[in-house]
Amino acid sequence: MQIAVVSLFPEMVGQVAEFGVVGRARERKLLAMHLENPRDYANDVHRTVDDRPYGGGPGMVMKYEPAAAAIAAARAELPAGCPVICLTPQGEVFDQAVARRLAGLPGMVLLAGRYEGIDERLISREVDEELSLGDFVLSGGEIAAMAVIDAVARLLPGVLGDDESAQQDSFMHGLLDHPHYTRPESIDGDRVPAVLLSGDHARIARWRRKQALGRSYLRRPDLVRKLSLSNDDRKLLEEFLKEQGPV
Ligand code: 9D3
Repeated sequence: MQIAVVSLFPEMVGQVAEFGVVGRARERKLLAMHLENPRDYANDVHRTVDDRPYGGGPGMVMKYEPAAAAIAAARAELPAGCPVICLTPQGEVFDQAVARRLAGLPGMVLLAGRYEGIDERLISREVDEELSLGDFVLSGGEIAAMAVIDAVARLLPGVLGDDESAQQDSFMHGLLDHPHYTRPESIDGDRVPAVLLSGDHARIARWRRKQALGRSYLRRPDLVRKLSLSNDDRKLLEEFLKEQGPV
């Protein structure tokens, strides 16, 4: 997959492809990154990329021409027909289903805004889709673009090993994860649950499922409501809540 990013801080976005899983994907040519800076397409002496909002008000607006030229350069690096996706608080909320859809594309242009906003004509003329990370305020689209790149790169064929891929398939089947433990067995008397030391893999799987159901029910009831729990799951959740006592 080829990802082009249009940003006033391209060095920031480039960092996501320098480390870890995404770094490995790039090294192995499963992912290529292209960075375009609107400032490189600003033709005035000050290389202006922002201006004051028509109608007045605080803050500045990202100008049309330099960003449009940067998008044109970004498109030219990618296969024809790749969408331009703008990271903006006004977008559809990004989730794993969106990540899966994007992972099926040959490429995409990610547009990260700065300032109070982007000239609306850039969005109407050049942008195919708008994505948000959720209801909190970032200083710009770069961190959101990095989150999208990370989530999408993990889904590209061959990026994760077989074990990790299988895990990813089972995870995000709508529940939060169960608790994890590693050595030592005891931290100031705070012991690893005995079942995990039992070697009884069926019991361990049941315990983990119960924990995942219980934690999801308590912390993210919205996730549990979206699922239709099997009778076994309903029983496990009941057990969890009984063992837990009043919350
Ligand atoms: C209400 C006035 N502004 C807040 C001080 C609005 C505003 C403008 C620009 C809020 C954030 C931004 C910059 N944010 C993004 O570019 C962004 C973002 C975000 O802030 N939250 C969640 N997802 C995203 S994706 C891009």
